Amino acid sequence: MHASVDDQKLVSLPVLGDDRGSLCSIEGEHGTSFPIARVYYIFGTKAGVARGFHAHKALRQLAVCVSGSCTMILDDGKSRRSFVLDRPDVGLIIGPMIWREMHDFSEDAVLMVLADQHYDEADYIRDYDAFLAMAVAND
Ligand code: T46
Repeated sequence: MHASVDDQKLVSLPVLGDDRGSLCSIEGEHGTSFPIARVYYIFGTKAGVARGFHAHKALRQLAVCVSGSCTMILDDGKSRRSFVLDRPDVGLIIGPMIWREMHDFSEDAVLMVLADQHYDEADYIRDYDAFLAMAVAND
């Protein structure tokens, strides 16, 4: 089945606030819709630098910009959607076979990503034409 950018969605993360400030808790399964096997975060991205430019064959992820902001562009091979991530209480769920690019990192941006699998370079599709061929084959 062809993955669609329309199925990639922003989710509100419950904020547990009190008079000291705020706390967000994300649990695997019901918080992410998948078990969490890995957490990584991207910070110190230099001005004007874009990241990503790949898709994953199977990986599911939840991306949260816990500080600052960045723009995530998602592409299913047919259409593209752009999401501004600028809140620590909103995450973007990204499923398999979606090309992603991250742009416009603010100086203070920290993009935290929860993933359902350990790091595996074999799961990456880093060539856009190869991604398009696989997306068409899945149609
Ligand atoms: C994604 C976007 C949102 C590891 O060794 N372990 C890891 O868990 C990760 C994520 C990366 N790496 C190594 C692989 C590269 O040598 O760290 C280096 C930088 O990774 P990459 O160029 O893939 O980073 P981004 O920012 O282009 O993409 C990352 C994730 O890799 C990717 O899964 O969806 O963030």
